[in-house]
Amino acid sequence: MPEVFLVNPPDPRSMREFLVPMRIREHETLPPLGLAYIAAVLEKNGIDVDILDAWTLDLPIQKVLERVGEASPKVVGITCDATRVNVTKEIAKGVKELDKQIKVVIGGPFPTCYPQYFRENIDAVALGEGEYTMLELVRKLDHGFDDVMGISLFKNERLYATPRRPPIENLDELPFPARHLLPMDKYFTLLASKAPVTSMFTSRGCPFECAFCSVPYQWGRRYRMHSPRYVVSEIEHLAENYGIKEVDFKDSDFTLNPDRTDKFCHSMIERKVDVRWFCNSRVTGMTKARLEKMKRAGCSLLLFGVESGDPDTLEHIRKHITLKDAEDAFKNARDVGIATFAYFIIGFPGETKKSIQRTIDFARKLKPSYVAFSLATPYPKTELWDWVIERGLLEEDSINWDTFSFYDVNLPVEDLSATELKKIQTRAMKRFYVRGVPNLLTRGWRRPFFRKKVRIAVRGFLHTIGAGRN
Ligand code: B12
Ligand code: SF4
Repeated sequence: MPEVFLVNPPDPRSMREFLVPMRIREHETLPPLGLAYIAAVLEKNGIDVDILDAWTLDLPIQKVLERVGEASPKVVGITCDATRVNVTKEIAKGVKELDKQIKVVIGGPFPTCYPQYFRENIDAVALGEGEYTMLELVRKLDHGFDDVMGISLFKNERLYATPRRPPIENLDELPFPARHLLPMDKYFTLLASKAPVTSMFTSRGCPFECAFCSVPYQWGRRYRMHSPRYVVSEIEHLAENYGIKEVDFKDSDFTLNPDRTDKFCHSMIERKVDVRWFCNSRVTGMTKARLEKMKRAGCSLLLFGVESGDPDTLEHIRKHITLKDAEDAFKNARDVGIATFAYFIIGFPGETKKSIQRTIDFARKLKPSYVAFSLATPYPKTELWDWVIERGLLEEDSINWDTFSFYDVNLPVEDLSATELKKIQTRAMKRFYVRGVPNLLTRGWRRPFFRKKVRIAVRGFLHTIGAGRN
């Protein structure tokens, strides 16, 4: 019987991707690494723990509760982001109905930024980094945990928070995530060029301040990272134990520290590690020499946050990049043979039809292998959120968090209605999608899960253009 039972909640049924009507997990599902790190630290300290990845296994809430009942743990820990607020609350309620004595602790990006939303059935919200907070909570279970650092809880109807826990200075002290508790054969992403693929998270914190992003609040502004040696050892561990052939680095910016990137690439080449990888990266500093080395070290794809093709918008959202930086990065990556993904966001406050068109034109000019146009979404603890709330553009109490993804219209823009904005997004995506099919096919034909995914995508596409059933 595990003492601690960690849950990655299922996908809210309502949330569907904008381009093809399939749920996110149908084109990408990767390990809940936050829970796996917490489990690893608990195990290292002799605490029995299990993880249920209900998102990947597509389990409904009822099944999750059955599994909690069977496990009969002392603590249930749930991870939560913006779109899974309601599912998290329902699971917490169900757990308390099963047994009031079970403590329910939640954590993750959304509760960290908006703990006041979790008033009932939740004993504590872990703020920010969760490994040591959870460990301390479990150790203090029998004596009361109100003084554990880095938590927030409701007491006598008032929200109360202990001081934030200092960030983990030496990330290498963390054991590898407890992937043995996860369904490792179920993970995939359509962006991988090889299978099996899995994800890693090798740095925390972001020194930037993009107006739409809650990452600096969640992780802090200082960039902390695992050493190149730790990263390469983890990749080798994944290859040996799970036969992993490609790694998706989920860091906000894997290449932010040039010295680490360089040493990591050097080590991958020197140790002849035959595992490919891809990562998020800023467009700045992507010289050909650097990219060539990354390519030799196994880099197959770079995902760049360009955000806008309109210089004024880039300045307003404080992205601190220029269009020239983006053009150079995409050209250099193409020249050395690394595929590219361009992320854009449209519909920021103050944007107009013209500025959005500039973004769409710029996306075309960059000739990326893949592209995504998200809709500006104001997450709590971002400048965008403050802006929107101050102007009364969103009523906090009436937000439908289930649909608070990058694909649902949350904000109107200057000269466009919300519906028009959504139409522009879909049209822009469709054009790229049609153009991108050959790309997807060339990258994907060898992958075992690819045929199944192509079927889903074609069905979805037919539906999108109005030719399908459903
Ligand atoms: C990987 C990722 C995904 C993967 C998820 C894979 C998975 N199983 O985790 C995919 C691609 C599916 C995804 C989808 C989406 N994502 Co996402 N994603 C990320 C990303 C890049 C990394 C997350 C990660 O792996 N972190 C690594 C681990 C170690 O950290 P962690 O999970 O946060 O856990 C730590 C703490 O939060 C805490 N903790 C977490 N859970 C718990 C639970 C307990 C009990 C405790 C004590 C502590 C605790 O302790 C952990 C260890 O320190 C983050 C950005 C980022 N840099 O954080 C965005 C991010 C989390 N995603 C975000 C969003 C908005 C989405 C989408 C809604 C986007 C969309 N398409 O519309 C969807 C939602 C899908 C859904 N859940 O239904 C936002 C969340 C914003 C918010 N404030 O809620 C983020 C922060 C990106 C951003 N810049 O805004 N995402
Ligand atoms: S979008 Fe990227 S660079 Fe900007 S604040 Fe978020 S994590 Fe940092």
